[in-house]
Amino acid sequence: MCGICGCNDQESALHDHGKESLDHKHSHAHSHDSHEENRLFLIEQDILSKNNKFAEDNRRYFSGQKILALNLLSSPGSGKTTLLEKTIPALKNQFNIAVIEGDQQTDCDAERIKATGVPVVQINTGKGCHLDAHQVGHATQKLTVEDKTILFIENVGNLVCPSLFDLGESQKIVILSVTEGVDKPLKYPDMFYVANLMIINKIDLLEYVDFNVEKCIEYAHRINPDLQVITLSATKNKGLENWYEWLMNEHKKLFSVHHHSTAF
Ligand SMILES: Nc1nc2c(ncn2[C@@H]2O[C@H](COP(=O)(O)OP(=O)(O)OP(=O)(O)O)[C@@H](O)[C@H]2O)c(=O)[nH]1
Ligand SMILES: [Zn+2]
Ligand SMILES: [Zn+2]
Repeated sequence: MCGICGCNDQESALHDHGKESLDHKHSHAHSHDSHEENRLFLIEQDILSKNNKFAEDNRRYFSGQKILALNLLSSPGSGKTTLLEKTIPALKNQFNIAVIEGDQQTDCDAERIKATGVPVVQINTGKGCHLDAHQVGHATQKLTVEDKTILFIENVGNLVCPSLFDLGESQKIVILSVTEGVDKPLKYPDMFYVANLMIINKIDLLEYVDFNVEKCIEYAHRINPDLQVITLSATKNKGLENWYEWLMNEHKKLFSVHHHSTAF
C-alpha cells in the first residue's frame, strides 16, 4: 500500500477527521495538521525513494538482458488484457514474450494470458492499488525471462498511484477507452505526463458514445506534448498493425542503443 493516495489504512487514519473532514479545507488553524502532513510527506518520500532504488536495479537487469519492459497503465476495464490476448499470438513467433500480471485479488487475467502460451507471473497486490519496483523485481526472477524478450507488465487498473511508481520499465503506455470520456488526460494529468504512448482503445464504439478523438488527443498533448498516440479496437482488430509496428520499432531501438553503447 502506497500511503500516497490514502489507500494505506494506517496512514489515511492520520487524516480521518470524521464528519468534519467533509468540508475540511485546511485553511483554518489546526494545531496538529502541519505536523501530520509533514509526517505523511516524509513517509511518501521514503516509500518513493526506496522504490526508485529497486527500479534502478530492474532497469539495469532489463538493459543487460535486452528486455523491452512495457508498463501498461489504465483505469479498470480499458482493455489491457484483451490487447495482450491479441498481441501475443500475433507476435510470439517473432519475439520472446513474457507477462507480469498485477491484480488486487484474482488471477483471472493471468489465466487468460497463460492460455496464450507465454510465461506469466501473477502479483496480487491485495489492498494495494499499484505495482511497485520491488514486486516486479521478484516476479522477474520467477519468470527466468530469456534475452531479447518483450516483457509486458499489466499494472493494477488505476489512473492515479501507478503513475508515481517507476518499475524500471523502458516505456509507460497509458490505455484509455472511448467509453471513459475525453477529459481523462486533464483529470489525471500525472498519468498522461509520465506516459510515452497513449492508446485510445474501443474505437469500434465511437458511433455509440460521445467521444471526440481529436479533442482527447489535444487534451493529452496539453499535458505532454511528446506523447505518442495510437487509436485501435482490440476486439474488432482495428489499428492493431500500428501498435505492432510501434512494438517492433521499440524493440529495434533497444538493440541499436545497446549496439552503440558496447561499441566503445
Ligand atoms: N467494444 C470493445 N470492447 C472491448 C475492447 N477491448 C476490450 N473490450 C472489453 O472491455 C472489457 C474489459 O476488458 P479487459 O481486457 O478485461 O480490461 P482490463 O484493462 O484488462 O481490465 P482490468 O484488468 O480489470 O483493469 C471486456 O469486456 C472486453 O471484451 C474493444 O476494443 N472494443
Ligand atoms: Zn495508492
Ligand atoms: Zn486486465
